[in-house]
Amino acid sequence: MKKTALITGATSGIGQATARTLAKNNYKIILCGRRANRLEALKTELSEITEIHTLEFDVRDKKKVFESIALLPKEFSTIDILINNAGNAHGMDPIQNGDIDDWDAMIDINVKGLLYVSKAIIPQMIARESGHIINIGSTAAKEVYPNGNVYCASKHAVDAINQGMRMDLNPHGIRVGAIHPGMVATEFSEVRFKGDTDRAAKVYQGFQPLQPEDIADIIHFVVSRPYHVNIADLIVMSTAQASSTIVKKNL
Ligand code: NDP
Ligand code: 8X3
Repeated sequence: MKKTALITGATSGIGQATARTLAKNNYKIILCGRRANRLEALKTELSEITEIHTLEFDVRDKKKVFESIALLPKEFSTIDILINNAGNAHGMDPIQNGDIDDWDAMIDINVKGLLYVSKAIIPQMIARESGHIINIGSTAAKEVYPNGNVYCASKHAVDAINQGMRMDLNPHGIRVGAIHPGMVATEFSEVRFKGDTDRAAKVYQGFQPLQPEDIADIIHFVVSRPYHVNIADLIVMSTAQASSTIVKKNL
């Protein structure tokens, strides 16, 4: 039987590429995000090959997250795979210059939003004694870099939540694992630098960064392992990257 995957942050980057890859591999998909036009466009594209449903919500909106998931139509209401991907960095400043609104956004979206979506879905997985949760962390979940302060903190929290979820859901037969990418060429830096596309483009200049499709392939590999195999924690960087601060660039 076809499995159903719910992907947060499916309107761009890693989430969008994952939706395309899973659709091609015969999964039913629930696409989530705030930008309704992008959700609709992706639904139109992928409906040619599989069943697609869209949920438009901001992961910070607790009430809407719970209502949307509770009101899923019957054919999408059994969620086999949850991909907690929605998130972004907002700003890149030394802590003393950090913008409080940026801090709120990162903690509220990357940490609390991930928790709300998970809380809305975990009970049905427990009831069925099955399910697979993939949390998208980052190399920033494993190390801190200058001016990365609160973004790194939010991703370290994702790392801790991933480990805690795996322990707490272990008695219920639910697989939990995280994927921690290094630099991936998506809209991530445009969001971080608030629409400054020149500054964003410079982040990926002089080397071959990961592409969102690279992470999508890995997610597909992870979810298609036999049930007894749980990929618990996976770090992936481009060959040019050795750490958050060491990237071999030819500029
Ligand atoms: P993008 O900016 O391309 O995509 C981010 C996605 O998150 C969008 O679909 C966006 O949808 C969604 N999103 C952001 N804020 C919210 C919100 N408040 N409510 C609901 N959805 C939201 O970036 P990436 O694809 O790169 O990022 C995806 C994940 O990967 C993030 O968790 C990021 O931290 C992580 N990551 C990225 C890396 C990179 O270098 N790119 C490396 C390591 C990890 P919409 O705006 O429509 O709501
Ligand atoms: C995104 C990768 O290096 O910008 O999580 O923190 S990085």
